[in-house]
Amino acid sequence: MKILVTGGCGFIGSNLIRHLLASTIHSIVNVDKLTYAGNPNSLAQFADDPRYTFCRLDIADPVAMHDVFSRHAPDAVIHLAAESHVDRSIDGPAAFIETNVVGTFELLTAATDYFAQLTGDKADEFRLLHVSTDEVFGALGATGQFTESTAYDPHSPYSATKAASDHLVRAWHTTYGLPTIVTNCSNNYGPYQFPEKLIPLMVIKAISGQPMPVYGKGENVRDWLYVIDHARAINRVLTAGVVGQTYNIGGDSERRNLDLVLSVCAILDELHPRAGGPYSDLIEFVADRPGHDFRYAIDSTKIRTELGWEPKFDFETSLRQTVQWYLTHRSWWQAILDGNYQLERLGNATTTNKS
Ligand code: NAD
Ligand code: TDX
Repeated sequence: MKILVTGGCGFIGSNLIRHLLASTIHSIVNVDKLTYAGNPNSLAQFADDPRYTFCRLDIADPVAMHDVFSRHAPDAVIHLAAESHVDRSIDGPAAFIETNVVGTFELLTAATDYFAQLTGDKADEFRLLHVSTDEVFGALGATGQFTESTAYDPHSPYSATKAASDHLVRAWHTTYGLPTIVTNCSNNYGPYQFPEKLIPLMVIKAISGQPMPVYGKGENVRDWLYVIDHARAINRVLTAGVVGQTYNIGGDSERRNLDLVLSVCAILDELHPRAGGPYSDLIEFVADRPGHDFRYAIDSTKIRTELGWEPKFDFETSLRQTVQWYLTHRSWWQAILDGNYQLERLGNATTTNKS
């Protein structure tokens, strides 16, 4: 099966491609613009693999997208390319509109034109799987979970653009008959995550002896999903999911941010002891994120009962392995920090930079 993956040089995309290529039935065409978050080093092991093709392009470029479909004739598309960081969407939403909304529109247009000329099994089996987020559902209070029928209520520029893209994908199914499926998942963690995100940021800040910035009081709750469990779920939905449907994917591992950061500190105390006291001494409470969603939690009953998927990675073990990965892959993240980003606070803006 030849799969066109968009955003394959990002965190989830690179882990997904590694997961898919571990099964010999797949070949991958990876379409990625290589924004600040795209990192070919994450897939260096496949540079000479005949099953892997990399195309550096922007999904918002209609000519390039039509060309990639006609040249590679994929059996399926998994769409991950996006601007993905909530804090950056507060500082500069324009790129989120351009990629998440316009880019998804151009991808859908190219995919629909391509699909229209498919026949037989190739047409029957074609799928476009759109990878989205639980943030489209807004924020929960202390109780409850998001289901597939929870009303959309996005709060950040990021989640608003992801919500728009979900609606476009569903509209292209009902209006043009494109065989699409949408997944909405919770916070992923694991290796190869850009260090602006909570877990790698905390590990790197800690071992660099810098303050570890917890927003507000650290009481916000996220539902953590190991990235390989997410890759397994995507593969399952692609092969067994019902066209036109949505599937929620969650890790059943809710943690308050402060408790998660304390767990990271405890793991580091053991694996990489700090002279001068425990890592938790570095925790600093900082100004909250504007519009900070209080709690996310996913009800994944549908994918469990209908498709037989469930998370298989235990949170405590996988968090420990993830911390260990960042300790042993310093050159991977150091190369990022040698560029334009040095772990600075993002998303604290009171005004919007439109560019
Ligand atoms: P990421 O920021 O690590 O990677 C995004 C990738 O998309 C990068 O390789 C980047 O170069 C590429 N890209 C960006 N704009 C592009 C464009 N215009 N054309 C082509 N490529 C472009 O993101 P991630 O964390 O791997 O997330 C992947 C997808 O999963 C996103 O759609 C995101 O909304 C969704 N998601 C992520 C999480 C999470 O916890 N990370 C949770 C739920 C959903
Ligand atoms: O320095 C920090 N301190 C802090 O307290 C950072 C970067 C974050 N936080 C808090 C904010 C959130 O409550 O930690 C939590 C997680 O923050 P992020 O890693 O920025 O993730 P989040 O905003 O929850 O969004 C992530 O999960 C859903 C991904 O970035 C999205 O792409 C995905 O859709």
